Amino acid sequence: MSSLWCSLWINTLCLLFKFAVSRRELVPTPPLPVLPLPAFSQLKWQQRELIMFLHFGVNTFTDSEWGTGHENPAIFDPVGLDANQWVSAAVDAGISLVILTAKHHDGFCLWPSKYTRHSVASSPWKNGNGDVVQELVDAAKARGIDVGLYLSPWDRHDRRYGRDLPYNEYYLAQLQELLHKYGSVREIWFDGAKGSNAPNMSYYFTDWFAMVKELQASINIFSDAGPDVRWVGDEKGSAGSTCWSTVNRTALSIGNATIVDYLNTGDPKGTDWLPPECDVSIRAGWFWHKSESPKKLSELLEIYYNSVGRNCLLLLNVPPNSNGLISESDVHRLREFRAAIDTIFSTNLAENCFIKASSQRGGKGGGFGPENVLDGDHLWTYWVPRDESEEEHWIEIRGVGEGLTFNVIRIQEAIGLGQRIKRHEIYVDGKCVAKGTTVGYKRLHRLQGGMVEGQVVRIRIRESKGVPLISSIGLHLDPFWHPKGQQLT
Ligand code: FUL
Repeated sequence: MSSLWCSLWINTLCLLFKFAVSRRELVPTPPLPVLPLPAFSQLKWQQRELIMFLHFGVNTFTDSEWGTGHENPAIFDPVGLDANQWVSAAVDAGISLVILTAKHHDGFCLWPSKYTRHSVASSPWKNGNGDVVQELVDAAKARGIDVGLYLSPWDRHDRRYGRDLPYNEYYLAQLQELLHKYGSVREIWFDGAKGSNAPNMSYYFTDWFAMVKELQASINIFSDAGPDVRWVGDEKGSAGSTCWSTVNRTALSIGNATIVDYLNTGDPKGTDWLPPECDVSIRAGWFWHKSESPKKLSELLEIYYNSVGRNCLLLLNVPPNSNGLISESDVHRLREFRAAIDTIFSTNLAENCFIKASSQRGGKGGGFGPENVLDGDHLWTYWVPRDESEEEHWIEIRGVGEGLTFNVIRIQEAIGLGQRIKRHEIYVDGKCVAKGTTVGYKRLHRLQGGMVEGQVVRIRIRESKGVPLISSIGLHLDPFWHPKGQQLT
């Protein structure tokens, strides 16, 4: 009898379970992507936002920017070198990747390369037993951040330079050394710069890039033409106010000064995902010079808005000095910079507001509602309007109670499904306060008119490739921004 009851119970439970499963709500699917799309390593790269360049080498000791190649290794003696101090400065500034000039144009190698004597091995530093690359790698590992390397193609020291085959073999051999010996390298920088009277030389980029990818699966290759990250076209840390992550790679070549505008803005019709990196120095020069001091905080913030705020990564150079340390003034400015970014962006005034949109895919509860732009996920949850809608797409934030006072608007697209927005406008209580073209991973509008106050902020997407997908919106207060002498009360 009891076993009969038991099996009856089991059957009933099974039926109830099947019923529950069959009734489980299915959610609408995400829309199709708009190609091209970023690769996984490019997405990871983009989320870093701020990374650090370390220009260090013989120039640090000769007060120059481009070494001649004839420097005596005896001048390289950074007695106080402490890569942990470099990495601490980076970590304190919220930086997760540091890129070192393993070899600059002067050809002097910061690691003991087997293929040249022109390296730390011939210097008095640590009696020729030092290895700056290794010290940086160890310090970065200890603090859990990543390393990238710069290996200058233009080499003013090596006699092979100017002879295609031997020099390309030399360069490839050094790439293999660097990418074999030092663990994971996340970015490699191929600089297109070359003096006007340097010998003619063809670089075997195809071989170099293939070798890099073979040795390091998750690396991003930077150059004027990618293949993973492109130069932004200037060294001021400023992207175009229109900035597409897409370009046609066939239109690009390395070391070609005529394509800088194209690099700066990208191409809405581009078939390759090749986002730009903005390289700029915290000081006037790339290398440390006693006479120089770091840029003002306001200049760094301007650079931040023009790079990170325009869909780019900011590669900020902070050069170690001849003692082998990042100067205290630079460390201090970096800290101020990070503190300012946190002050501005850690509070989002849009949180706790009402949020409404022109339409939403799959209707309410479909998973694509406008509330997704406030959930803290900047990639994979997003607002999707209905795509059959003929109407213009907009999303609106309504302040509760006292209204909203802010001077920065942040918009982010769900770039995992492609960069889409071509033109957008922002209205506060019906008045246009900002207009722009592209958005991409992150677009920051620091309001030229200064602080605005209002109840309703509406972002209108005027033009896009397919439906716009917005992953995050922020309304922020930047206390450092005083356009036309405006003061915060
Ligand atoms: C340029 C080089 O010539 C500079 O010295 C510096 O390394 C900068 C990042 O790239 O092309």
